[in-house]
Amino acid sequence: MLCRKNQTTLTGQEKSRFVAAVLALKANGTYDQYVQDHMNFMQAAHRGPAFFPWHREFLRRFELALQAIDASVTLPYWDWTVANSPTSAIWDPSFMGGNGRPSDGQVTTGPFAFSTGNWPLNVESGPAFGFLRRRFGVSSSALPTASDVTAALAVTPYDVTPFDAGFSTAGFRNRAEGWFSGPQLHNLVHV
Ligand SMILES: [Cu+2]
Repeated sequence: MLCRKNQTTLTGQEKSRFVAAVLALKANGTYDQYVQDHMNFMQAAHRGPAFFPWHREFLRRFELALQAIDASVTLPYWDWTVANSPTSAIWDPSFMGGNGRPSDGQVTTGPFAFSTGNWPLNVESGPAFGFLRRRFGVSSSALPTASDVTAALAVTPYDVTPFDAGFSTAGFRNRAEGWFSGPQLHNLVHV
């Protein structure tokens, strides 16, 4: 049975097959369509109750697209409470590549580096840079912790009125999405 694995448990071959499938979707335009879809639904899919179910369906569709390229591939997951350092293996050149360069944040190592020619950014929500950027530890000094996760998981109910980012202060969804005293959790991982 295919199951989703913690990225730390992937073999070298599993990592390279995952990367190859992602690059194949990028090359045939499918990946950019997912980026466009995510941008088109930015309002409805975030800052409200649909946040988790929308992304669960989105990721499943993306996983099925990967599997149409390579049936052995599943979406790995990143436990950022553990693999939380700039030197964690997830950033190796054989997998995600490393931090961006200081001048402009351009990722220059790994399969998604602009210099490979395989990862031009064709769909961007802000100013168009054209290349993947990362700036570890600049907008925030650390990733969320395991106790942040445990505390969020203890929150009930799922969401509370008015079901938004700014005023829903007591529900699980807004706590986990990270607007509550933010950026926290999901939002903090983004920055
Ligand atoms: Cu999203």
